[in-house]
Amino acid sequence: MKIDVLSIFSDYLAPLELSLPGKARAKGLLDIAVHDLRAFTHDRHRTTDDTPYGGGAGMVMKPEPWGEAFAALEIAESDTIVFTTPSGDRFDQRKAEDLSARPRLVFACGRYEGIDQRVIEHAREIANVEEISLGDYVLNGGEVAALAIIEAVVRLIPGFMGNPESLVEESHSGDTAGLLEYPVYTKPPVWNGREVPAVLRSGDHGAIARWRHEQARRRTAERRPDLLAPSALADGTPIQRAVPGDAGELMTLQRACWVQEALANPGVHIPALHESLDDIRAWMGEWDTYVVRRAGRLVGAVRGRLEGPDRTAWDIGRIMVAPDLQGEGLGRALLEHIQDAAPAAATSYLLFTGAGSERNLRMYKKAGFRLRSDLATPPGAVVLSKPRRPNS
Ligand code: JD8
Repeated sequence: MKIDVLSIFSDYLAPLELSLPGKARAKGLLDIAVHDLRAFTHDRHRTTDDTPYGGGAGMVMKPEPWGEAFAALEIAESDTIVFTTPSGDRFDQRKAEDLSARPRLVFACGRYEGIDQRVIEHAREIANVEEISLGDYVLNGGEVAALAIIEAVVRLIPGFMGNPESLVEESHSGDTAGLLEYPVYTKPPVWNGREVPAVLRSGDHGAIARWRHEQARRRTAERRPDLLAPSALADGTPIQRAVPGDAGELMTLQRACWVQEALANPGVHIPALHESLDDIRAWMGEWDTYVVRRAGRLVGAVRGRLEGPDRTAWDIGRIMVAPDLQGEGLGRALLEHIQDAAPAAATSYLLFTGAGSERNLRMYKKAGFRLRSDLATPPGAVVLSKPRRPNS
């Protein structure tokens, strides 16, 4: 891959000599060059900025030096010019993977109030153009963003990472795509009275993999629920991770839904009807719980968690749909979503319902669940299961 960087502060890019890009160069995988934009000016002051048309504070970068720089760099149509700008597309791992497959990247790092807009329009005529922002905060120029993007891209160049395996297990990519890192430990086994989790020293690689996945999923649920199984109903209504503040409304919806179950299953003990607010808050901490709101009203919910001796059965429960909204497919959508949200460790789905709950049983069987008379069930209830399709 060839990377060029244009900036009036080329020393800002000195870190490219070090660490990753440095090694990639040594391996001949990367040809990287930093160019001082002032080299493409002709006046005594090597001017690259001027006052903004229409007035206002600050200065704007002049178009001419950029035009000459692009010409001098002999940019081809297959090349990509990357403008780092606060008004660009949010940078993420998917974009890093996309850029890492490109033959040549030319980073245009602006300063002042930005670059004359005609430069971007001109660039779109001579090459592919990406306008990328590092994040929703304001920097003084594009160099820092270019550095971060180059590091994220260069390490994905095939043949670069000493052990490509390490790319597989990373946040935001590979098979734990979308999950944050699990906690990591090294020697000593005890430090400051703190022990390394025993499972990591057990040698049981299956258990270690499950523990790490569970840790990654829990951390993601706590810190970045937005990364977890974002999905929506057909009408675009989002299905979101429940938050502690949902507990009260969940209690109300649960009572309403399980009154129906009680009517459909006379004489059957229904735990959901006896749970207190604290009980509900407690299980929200143990189950991945999703809710649907319409016009601010909590109208649907579902939960899931891993169970079974080897924690590979994804136990689905508390599928709730506001009684006045039943029959519109919301239950089916929640059932579909909770299956998609199951972690990689899950190899089957499990759920219970009242033996007399005809409508529920019809929906579950239609979704591929089968009655399991071989499994233990609470009195008056039936259990159904469904194998998980590989890679689903
Ligand atoms: C390029 C000039 C400064 C920005 C007036 C402050 C990226 N995530 C990001 N935040 N900020 C930038 C960025 C800022 C830049 C330039 C990128 C060129 N500035 C300007 C507009 C408000 N000053 C960025 N990527």
